[in-house]
Amino acid sequence: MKRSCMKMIILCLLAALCTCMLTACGDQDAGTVVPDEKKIVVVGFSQVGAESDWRNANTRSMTQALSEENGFRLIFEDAQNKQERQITAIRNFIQMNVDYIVLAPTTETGWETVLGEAKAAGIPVIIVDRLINVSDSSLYTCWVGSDFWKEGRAAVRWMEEQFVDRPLRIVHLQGNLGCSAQKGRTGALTEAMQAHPDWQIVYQGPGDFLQAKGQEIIEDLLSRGIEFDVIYSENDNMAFGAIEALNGAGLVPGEDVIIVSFDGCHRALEMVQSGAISFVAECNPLHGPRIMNIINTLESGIMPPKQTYVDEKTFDREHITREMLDERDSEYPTSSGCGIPSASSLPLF
Ligand code: GYE
Repeated sequence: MKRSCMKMIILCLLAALCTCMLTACGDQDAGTVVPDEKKIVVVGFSQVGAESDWRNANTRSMTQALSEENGFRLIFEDAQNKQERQITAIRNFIQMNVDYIVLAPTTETGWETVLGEAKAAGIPVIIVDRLINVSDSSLYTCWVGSDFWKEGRAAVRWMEEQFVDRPLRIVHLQGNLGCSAQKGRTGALTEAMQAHPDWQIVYQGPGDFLQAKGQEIIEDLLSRGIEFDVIYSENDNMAFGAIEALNGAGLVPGEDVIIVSFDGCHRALEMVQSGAISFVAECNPLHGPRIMNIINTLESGIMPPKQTYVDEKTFDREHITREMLDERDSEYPTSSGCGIPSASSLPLF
């Protein structure tokens, strides 16, 4: 055989080998790139706002759980504490024909019309955190959140135990009026006032769950010479504001004035340990995985329970330990403040 002929045969063989290898590779690639048949679930989430550490932890929990990796596409709308904005957001979600609507309601009432529209469009609505008050419960699929009355009653019980037969002058910082978190926590205190004629509310008013408003109210009371023994603050952030105001006036929180709070974000629990806050009723914000499970359950054709209350603890100066804080840090993988974990800090709520 001529040399040139040999060369030709070798070249042909090599070409054939390459084609084979490429085809094999192609098949292998085709095997791995075949798109997952699993459907992406589109969720529209209307969030209250960003008023507190609790809220930011809740937003983070939701966005982490309803992620692309977990099979979701989340459309997030911040209502800046306005119900009208939530109504508009829900109408937009209906227009987009999302698979599910999740609503963290700003307030209890006024949902019939827009939820009727979602129902007519066949889109299930899941309520998270606060409750809604609707005459027709078929307007939403299910709800998951906290028992705010129970939290309030736990706080009141602690006050009863601490101040046995002692007259109390109470400042009551309320959340946004009309939401179930405010109504439950306020309701429990109102109930206790009837049982304790020696307790007196020297001030009651909404601080809208905001640190700045908590501070403003306490500064104003102090400047008017109003005296009080206890601040019943319906969330941690208003308690932080109150502490600023007390410190500013040379008073010692935990000694001159006792502070009772709700939520139990990390900063508040540190303050329980240091003594500035005396009692906290926990409110758990980590609803993301719960909502993910609810949606997955519905996707598999099973109806989840209509209402699910989450378990919550209480913390006070006498019983809190470093271990409790550390254990909670690992249970609550959220950050304080803005909801974005800083590189140096442990992940905290
Ligand atoms: O206690 C407060 C937040 O609805 C439980 O809203 C929630 C409350 C929480 O802004 O910090």
